[in-house]
Amino acid sequence: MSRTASHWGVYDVDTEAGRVTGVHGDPTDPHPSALVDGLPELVHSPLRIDRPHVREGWLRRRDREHRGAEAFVPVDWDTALELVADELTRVRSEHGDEAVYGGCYGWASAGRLHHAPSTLKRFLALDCGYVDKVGNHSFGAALAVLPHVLGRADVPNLTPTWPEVVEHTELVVMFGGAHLKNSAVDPGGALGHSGADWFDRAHAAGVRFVNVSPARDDLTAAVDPEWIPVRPGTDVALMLGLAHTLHDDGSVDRAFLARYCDGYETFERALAGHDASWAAGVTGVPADRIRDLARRMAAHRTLVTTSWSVQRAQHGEQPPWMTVVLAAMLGGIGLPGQGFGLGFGSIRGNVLPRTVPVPRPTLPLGHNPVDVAVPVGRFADLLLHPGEELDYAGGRMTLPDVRLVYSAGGNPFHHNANLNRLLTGWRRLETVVVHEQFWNPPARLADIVLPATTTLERNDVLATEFAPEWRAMYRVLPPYAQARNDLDVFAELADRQGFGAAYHEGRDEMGWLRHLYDVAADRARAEGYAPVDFDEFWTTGRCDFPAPAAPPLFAAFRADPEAHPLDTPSGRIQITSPTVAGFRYDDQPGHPTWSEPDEWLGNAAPGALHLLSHQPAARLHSQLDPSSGSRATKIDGREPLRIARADAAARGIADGDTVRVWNARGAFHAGARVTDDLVPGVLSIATGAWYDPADPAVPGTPDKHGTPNVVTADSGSSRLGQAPVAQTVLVEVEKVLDAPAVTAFTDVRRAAGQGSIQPSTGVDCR
Ligand SMILES: Nc1nc2c(c(=O)[nH]1)N[C@H]1C(S)=C(S)[C@@H](COP(=O)(O)OP(=O)(O)OC[C@H]3O[C@@H](n4cnc5c(=O)[nH]c(N)nc54)[C@H](O)[C@@H]3O)O[C@H]1N2
Ligand SMILES: Nc1nc2c(c(=O)[nH]1)N[C@H]1C(S)=C(S)[C@@H](COP(=O)(O)OP(=O)(O)OC[C@H]3O[C@@H](n4cnc5c(=O)[nH]c(N)nc54)[C@H](O)[C@@H]3O)O[C@H]1N2
Ligand SMILES: [Mo]
Repeated sequence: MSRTASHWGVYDVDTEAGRVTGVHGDPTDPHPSALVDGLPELVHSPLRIDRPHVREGWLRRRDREHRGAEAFVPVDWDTALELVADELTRVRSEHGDEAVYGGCYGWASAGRLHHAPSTLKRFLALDCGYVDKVGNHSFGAALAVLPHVLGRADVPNLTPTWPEVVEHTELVVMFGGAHLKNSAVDPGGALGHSGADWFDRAHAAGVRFVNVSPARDDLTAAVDPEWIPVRPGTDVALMLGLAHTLHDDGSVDRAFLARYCDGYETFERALAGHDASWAAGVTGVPADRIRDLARRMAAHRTLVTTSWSVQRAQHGEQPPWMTVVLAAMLGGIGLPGQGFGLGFGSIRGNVLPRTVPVPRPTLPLGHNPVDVAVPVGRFADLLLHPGEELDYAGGRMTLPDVRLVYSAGGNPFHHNANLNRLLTGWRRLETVVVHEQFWNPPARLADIVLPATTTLERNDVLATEFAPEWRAMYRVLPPYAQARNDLDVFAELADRQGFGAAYHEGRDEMGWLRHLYDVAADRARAEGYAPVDFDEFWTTGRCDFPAPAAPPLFAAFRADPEAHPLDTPSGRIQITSPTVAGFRYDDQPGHPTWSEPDEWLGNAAPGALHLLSHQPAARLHSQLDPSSGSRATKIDGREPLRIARADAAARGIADGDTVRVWNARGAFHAGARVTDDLVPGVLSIATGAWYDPADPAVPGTPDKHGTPNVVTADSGSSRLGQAPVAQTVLVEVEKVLDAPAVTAFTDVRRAAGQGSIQPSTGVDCR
């Protein structure tokens, strides 16, 4: 009963007298992630929030302008909950239910019951509703366009699996690669880490890999990949150049297009002029190399993959759409290991042998009476421009007037772009309530902070959409200080608001686990499975389902497109979409095309560079940033920024130097890491260093720690998707000698952000 789980893996925890003494990855995991050490290490950290706190200025005079720069006053739970309940009631009665934002975005923690955003939404729904979010940061642009192209939006399923690739594929062309570190995590819990083994198997089977990316190491050296360095934001131009070559060579699979696709003729006309030479000028890839690649793709059983990062950009709808079109021209869609993959390797689970999904235990969210959801990519606009209209997905919405943000399980100062603009909008808010485990940026920038437990302090059940097994997650520690489960906090708030019974339905933690399990088990039984009962599950710690392999993607459609049409206007793949064309968006025509982004190397001022921000290897987004594993990767406590050797030399920057990165939106400091693995003109930094502005009460002061989102834009991918565009950003960089010290891990409880608790060798909390 010492086993628990996280997004980064299942693991056992040794404890003695209420303290963690050791951590071991699940023995059935071939390569447990080093991240499993992180949370147990931090669970007793002085950065934990020990009791409810209220920001002094808010408490005394409802100040909105000094968030992040003031002391917090510790209060007891009763006082804190009364303040929250009163604020909700006040804001709703003065400004209406559309003044409450509960569309909290965030990965939170593994576990189907204590999923913080779900516990929050269930509460706010019963409390007369909330403004929600729509779309996501991961693959928001793909989510918006693919229903028009493929008639489905289950993006994580839109890739072939590893066994198909090993057995059937000859050539994998990967736009954005498939960095191994990304397969360390799964939303809900990584059940074993086999990514490296699959790459080895594919290599041993003779599969050839091409990494089309600004970064050489986006594909593991273990497969001896060919690297095609490309300018960021130009993948679609390269794909058009490949398509044009296929067309010129007469190697387009016309039979496939005729039988399975709609609207190729329109696209073909638009292809004119977009030949390999044109593509070379845009992408920086020589024309001969483009033609040669196209010919190899036509001659082999080819899989074309595009990572989610490539669509996290302005016009981000285009890369996934053009990936589908290129694969259609090659004719392999519906065959095992051919066609396209969107996000192959962007997370762990979606490339493993795919099985038929089993119903999962799920906390019901209830009905949200407020029917307003704002695209995640436009969060600052929501705060700054109430009443303004926003085009989205063919419709038009009016932004509501939000006065109160309630957030649990996400870090708005991690996931949002253009943080100085967000900070400006944040100051319009009357009240910010946050449940957090640590004194991290979202806690520090809140008014009322309620301390949440971690997975180690509660019982739960792991169930992901990728693996047909449920695992018990056992509580291994008592709650830290006065921390409480999000679910229990909302149950008590619901009591105060007069709908307690509707929220908790008379169940405690184990009652809920049993209930959610039983409901899911009954649904599974109705589908012919035979799950063990809850008591056996809780004793053995697992429930395994037989795993009938799902057929290859689009296999049924390929076998008989009339009997298994796609959910599109033509029932076939829309190379051109009459629906999208009908929206008449100037930033999103009715077929894939390359549009020049506002910021790219092709229009950069002299000295400007393109900044890419990728998922971190040593943490999950901002989670675990204070752990010794994450700190060990830093340079003088700052996030490493990779810079190509020539760019560093031109600026007198040496490896290990402190640098300042800036543009018109903001500035951050980082540690320089000089590399030969990047295209010149490109900088690359991981996301997730805790946002550490010099003065959080003054939007625009530099971040000291290396947070890329102070310089990224939040303009929306297009009017179709309004998705995040984190990869579309130009910056300048210079060496600095006098950067301010990092204070991200300062203990705010001690002196309002003054004294530092940062020990020289990381926090040893075991
Ligand atoms: N520049 C740039 N920005 C990006 C991206 C990028 O590529 N570049 N990627 C984007 C993507 S794909 C994503 S998914 C987002 C991720 O952004 P987020 O999901 O917001 O990032 P996390 O750091 O995982 O935030 C989870 C928060 O929940 C808290 N938490 C964990 N468990 C619990 C719990 O049980 N209860 C409570 N109350 N709190 C809990 C953690 O302490 C943490 O603060 O970032 C996006 N932002
Ligand atoms: N260890 C770890 N793994 C994670 C996460 C984590 O926090 N930690 N987060 C998870 C989450 S929430 C998500 S959504 C996925 C995201 O998965 P992805 O979006 O696929 O991953 P990223 O690391 O953001 O980007 C991968 C690479 O894309 C390249 N790239 C960026 N822009 C371009 C471009 O214009 N063209 C080309 N060709 N390449 C480009 C960059 O060099 C970068 O290294 O990762 C998941 N995996
Ligand atoms: Mo994501």
